[in-house]
Amino acid sequence: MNYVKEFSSRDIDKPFLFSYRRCPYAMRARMAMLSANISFDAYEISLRDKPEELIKLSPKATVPVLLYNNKVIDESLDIMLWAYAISDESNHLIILSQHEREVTDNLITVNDCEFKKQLDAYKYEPIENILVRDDLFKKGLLFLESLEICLGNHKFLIGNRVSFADIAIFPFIRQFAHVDIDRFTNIKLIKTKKWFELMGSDELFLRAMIRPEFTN
Ligand SMILES: N[C@@H](CCC(=O)N[C@@H](CS)C(=O)NCC(=O)O)C(=O)O
Repeated sequence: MNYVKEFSSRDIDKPFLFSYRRCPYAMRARMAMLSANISFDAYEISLRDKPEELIKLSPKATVPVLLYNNKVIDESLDIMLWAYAISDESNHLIILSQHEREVTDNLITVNDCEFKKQLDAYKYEPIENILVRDDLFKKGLLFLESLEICLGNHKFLIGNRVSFADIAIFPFIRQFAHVDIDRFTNIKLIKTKKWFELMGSDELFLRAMIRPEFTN
């Protein structure tokens, strides 16, 4: 992954990603592309001043957006699927059994629909509304409880290696944790906390979080 300063300075032979470092959707796309060993250029957008090229390619103007060979993919999960489809090295999806695939799909659906809403509500609730925040935290915890069950006796959500589900979900759990890291540290979900630490210290995540040398 190489950050470029301008859209025009990208290498047109390489996949190009409009990204935003702290966006969990963009994080999952970068992690998938890195774990699939895809060499790509990335451009850090400003959400407040989106580049015209992004809006032209994808009028809904969310990140991440991938551009490659005149093809535009503007949904993070589709970018992940694309990355694993062209990679021989990290076919995380292909190694899943039917059951594992169902578990993966179900977790991601709950994450992207219900949990994301709860996360935003919790994140944006003013800090002085202690009781409301407590309640929103507890609602979000329900999803983490389902992760705890899923982790069972393995290190990652689906078995003992990082898979599609871990990459798709971890960035959102990270955001949830960082709203109030002390509160998160005190939860009783031991396996989920261990998984959180493993994912957060994994080289894949650290590489995906490298800062662009310049900001826009
Ligand atoms: N469903 C999209 C959601 C992407 C998304 O909502 N990204 C946020 C940033 S985290 C965004 O670009 N929001 C547009 C804005 O804030 O103007 C995906 O999975 O790629």
